[in-house]
Amino acid sequence: MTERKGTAKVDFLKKIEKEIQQKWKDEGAFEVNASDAASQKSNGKYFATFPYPYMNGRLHLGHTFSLSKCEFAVGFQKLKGKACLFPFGLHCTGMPIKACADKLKREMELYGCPPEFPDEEEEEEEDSKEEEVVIKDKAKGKKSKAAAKTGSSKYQWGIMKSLGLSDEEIVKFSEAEHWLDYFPPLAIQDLKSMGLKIDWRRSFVTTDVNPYYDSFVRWQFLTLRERNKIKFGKRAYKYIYCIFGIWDAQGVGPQEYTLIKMKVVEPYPVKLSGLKGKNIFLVAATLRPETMFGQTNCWVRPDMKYIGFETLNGDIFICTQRAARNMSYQGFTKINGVVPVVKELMGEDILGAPLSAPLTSYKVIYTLPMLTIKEDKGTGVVTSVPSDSPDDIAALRDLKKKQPFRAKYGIKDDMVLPFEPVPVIEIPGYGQLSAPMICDELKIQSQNDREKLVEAKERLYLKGFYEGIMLVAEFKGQKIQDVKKIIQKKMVDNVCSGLYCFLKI
Ligand code: A2H
Repeated sequence: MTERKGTAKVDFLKKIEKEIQQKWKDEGAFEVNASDAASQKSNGKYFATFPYPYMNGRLHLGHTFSLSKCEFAVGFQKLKGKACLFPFGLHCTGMPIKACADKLKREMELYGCPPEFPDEEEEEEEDSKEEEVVIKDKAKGKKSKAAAKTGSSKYQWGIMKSLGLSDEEIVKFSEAEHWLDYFPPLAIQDLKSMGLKIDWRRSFVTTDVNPYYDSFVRWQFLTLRERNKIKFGKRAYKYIYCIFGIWDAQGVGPQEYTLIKMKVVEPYPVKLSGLKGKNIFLVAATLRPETMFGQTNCWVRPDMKYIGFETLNGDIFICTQRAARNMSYQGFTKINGVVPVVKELMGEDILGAPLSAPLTSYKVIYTLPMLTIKEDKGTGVVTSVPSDSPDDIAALRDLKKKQPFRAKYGIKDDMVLPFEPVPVIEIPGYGQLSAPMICDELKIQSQNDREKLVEAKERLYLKGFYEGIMLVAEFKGQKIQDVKKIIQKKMVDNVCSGLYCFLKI
């Protein structure tokens, strides 16, 4: 161990730094007026500006680095005798603060206060996907910028905790206004201690808590609209405003799913018999449209609520209420934000329903029970591809192996037993039926082996995307990464699927 050296020199420098900063403050050394620039004493004028930092956290080293450039320039020009103006604003407008506040509120609703979050394994699952997205998008800069502010937690509560806040304090951040009271003074304090040559009389925060700035922004927008330079309308689907929050918060983003339409065919389940004559679809959200050649069945959760709602062209979609509400904001229904509910159901009401699904070689597949379906993911309806999805093969094996399980939900043998995984993709090292193979390798016993299933999915997912080769149709021999989008487009064009964005929280 080396002895810590004495800090007398540093302490001395810090002392004079504080004294000088106090002197600057007392003398108003950086307060500059228009008359100063015009005066005889001035050797011209100089203006520095820094894009106002967003107040959803403390300033970090990145800000310091960028700011140092303004700071040195102003200092240099001042030495040359110029009247230098460096004003400083703090940005609070917009969606991220509101989204973070809403996210916190939602976490407290879901997990209590202080919240108890689900186990680590899910965190890990999500994290590994985030890594993957980064690899795919090459959005390295984005991730590191977000990480600088958010730390590693995916929960807003955890992010606030990493800022050193107590539980009582964190609760207050579920109101967006609190962010405006909390962070700006800390930013000013930090900037002052850095000794920046700022005219603090000219500082302000944005949003309507500042009526002057707010009216200035309003004036800009109204003027642009008057001159026909801007219009009000929906944004492209990727940039959705989601009813559960707003997507561009850190750690919150839209997930694009392919919506697979599985048509209910005769004989209809009793609960749907009133809808005869209508086209009824169970709609499943998938991340893997290229695997649809291997669908063997559809999953619903018996104890979960579903609804049937009428879409734009009169067809009926069955999914969770939450998903329907989201779709109603994405042009799926006649009136934006309104879900015309025609049926309320439990998953068990549609078990055994025969379906016609796109691309698969099985003419009819059946609606079967999966107990691990999450209510707040996708549409609550999952299409089953046991060749490539560990969850699907584990659940299908459960049903095949356990007659009492089938009996409990009134599932007939011929809805399950004849359905075997179909080879769709070859993954080097995992063969043509990667999911069954990895489940055997990890000795996965049932759909409840959650830890092992997470591992299985992780192992297959990236490898499948980068090294998987298609085995079917005109795509035979081609790489997954080259055909994924093409297959998705083909299905969307044939109207047997749609694109659906869903907010991941
Ligand atoms: B995937 P993300 Cl071949 N509950 O589709 C549980 N799982 C759900 C769900 C819900 N409410 N909604 C969708 N899913 C599944 C195909 C597939 C999928 C294959 C391989 C892997 C795979 C066929 N099933 O997903 O967490 C759906 O299953 C591996 C994660 O929202 C959907 O894609 O990103 C995926 O999870 C969406 O997971």
